Amino acid sequence: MMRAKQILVLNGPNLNLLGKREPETYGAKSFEDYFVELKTKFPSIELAYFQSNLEGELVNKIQETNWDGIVLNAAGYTHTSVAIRDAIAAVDTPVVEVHISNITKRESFRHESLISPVCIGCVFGFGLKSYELGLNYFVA
Ligand code: CA2
Repeated sequence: MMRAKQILVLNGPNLNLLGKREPETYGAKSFEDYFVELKTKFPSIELAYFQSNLEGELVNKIQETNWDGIVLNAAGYTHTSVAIRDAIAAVDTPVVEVHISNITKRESFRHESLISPVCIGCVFGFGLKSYELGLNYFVA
């Protein structure tokens, strides 16, 4: 029997505040609660979750060689981090970039993503559903 794909959902800085602050922009649900739902929606893949506010910890996770794919919301680092971009470019793991909000409708500094060019694809603007749409790439 084929082993289930191991997919990492990786969240960057401040996403630990989901459900606690700014519900008008990011919704009222915590990511931990949403992750329980995600696991029931994707029974055919093995999902892991990691969140960090630290750039280097995100780089370390991306460098791990055990993942068949990563769904990454790099949050604020999306727009600033050469280190995260370099890490994605350096590994063979396919990375799907996701965002809860539509970054192109927001402040101009959010319009540029340093990581989009090294990701397989990008999904943004669908609230937490962006993660599901991103994960679909790995089950299709
Ligand atoms: O829309 C997204 O998913 C973002 O990646 C969220 C980042 C932002 O810097 C990106 O431009 C777009 C911000 C994450 C902050 O998350 C919070 C959640 C709840 C309360 C406060 C912040």
